[in-house]
Amino acid sequence: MKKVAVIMGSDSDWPVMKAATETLTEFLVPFEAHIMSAHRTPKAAAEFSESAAENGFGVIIAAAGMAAHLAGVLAAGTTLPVIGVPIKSTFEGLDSLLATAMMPSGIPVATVAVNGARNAALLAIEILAVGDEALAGQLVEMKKKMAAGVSKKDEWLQAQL
Ligand code: RP5
Repeated sequence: MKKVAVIMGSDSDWPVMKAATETLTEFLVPFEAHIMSAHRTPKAAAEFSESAAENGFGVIIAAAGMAAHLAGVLAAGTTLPVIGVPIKSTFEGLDSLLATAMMPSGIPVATVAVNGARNAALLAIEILAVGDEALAGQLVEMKKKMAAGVSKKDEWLQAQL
């Protein structure tokens, strides 16, 4: 199976991004997690994305806050799908959200919600599952469990009325 790269701009992003690595672990999807920055280590970021496909990665998740250019910079150097996670920062994450999502035509970044680390991992898994029936089956099971959880909550609500 191809690996998922979980890249974040700083160690201060880790408390949020832990949810992404935990989700990948839950689904037994191989991953690497690294800290690199579009602004502080631009060469390392460019080299990583340019060699990501040949290094066995299938999807890149990139998380950054503030002027969050990391996902875009990584997307510029690869044809692998890049998922951006805007990290909540100075302006409640609106700065990160816009910097991550508003990419120029030709360089897409699939942007999840502010601090949406679990969804980023699930989207990465969904991308890999297109060519992997067993992985797709795991996602179906997860959705069934989620639906059962909602039904239980509705039963609880009915009991309050
Ligand atoms: C971004 O700047 C990082 O992704 C982080 O969210 C934010 C602040 O970084 P630190 O100053 O905490 O290293 O590049």
